[in-house]
Amino acid sequence: MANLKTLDVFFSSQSFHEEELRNKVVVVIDVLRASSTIITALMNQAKGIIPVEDMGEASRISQSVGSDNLLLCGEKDGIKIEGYDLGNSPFEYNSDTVKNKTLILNTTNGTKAIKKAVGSAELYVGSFLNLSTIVQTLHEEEKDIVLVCAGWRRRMAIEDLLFAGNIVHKLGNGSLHPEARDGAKVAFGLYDKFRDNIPEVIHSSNHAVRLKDLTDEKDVDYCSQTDICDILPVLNDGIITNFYAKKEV
Ligand code: 3SL
Repeated sequence: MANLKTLDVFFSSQSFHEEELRNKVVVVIDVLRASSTIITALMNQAKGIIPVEDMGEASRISQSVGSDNLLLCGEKDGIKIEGYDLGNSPFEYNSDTVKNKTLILNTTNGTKAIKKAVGSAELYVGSFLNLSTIVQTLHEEEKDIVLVCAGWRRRMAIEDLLFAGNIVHKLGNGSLHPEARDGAKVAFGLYDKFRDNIPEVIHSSNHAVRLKDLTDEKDVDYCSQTDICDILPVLNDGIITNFYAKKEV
């Protein structure tokens, strides 16, 4: 059983105040698709990802950094923003495109949730793609842990809560951890109900149905995979990098 102090799950990025994350270890979750895209970009050796709140912040940073190795990325309501280099499909973040590049990422819910959590003690980004790496990292923590689901426009998104529940389940070795708070209990119960059908639940989620009108199903198929990599995205000084990336000497 993990050594954590308390374990909670927040259902959307509007469901908490920044102060509630102080000194806590946070995992931001946006299974469809921002977390999965961030993990994929790092898997394909992007140098780092700068999450931003909106288009204004994205253009301010791109002007001040002004480098050839910078890509402007993101979506609004699922659609690539006009003038940006990339949208938010993980398939756009292949190594030919992102290797050694710094990405500015602006998404409807995911990057806003990350920005809201910057005051936490540690901030990781998780999705089913890196489940075991996240669980292993949290197992070592002795602080309060909060799993922040990005959700969709103030609402809960079932795919995010299901992933949070999967983490809660693993941190308690299959039982509810004694320090689980109400949000963690709800996420645990959801995961327990659907654990044999994760891809089906994700495919029938409101967000997946919305995405199917905008893209084909391959993004949802991709984001429904479990443990395809051991990337640990961590935010430091406003930039997300892979904790396990080999340091250049
Ligand atoms: O809201 C977000 O951050 C996105 O991941 C949404 S979408 O999957 O690109 O529609």
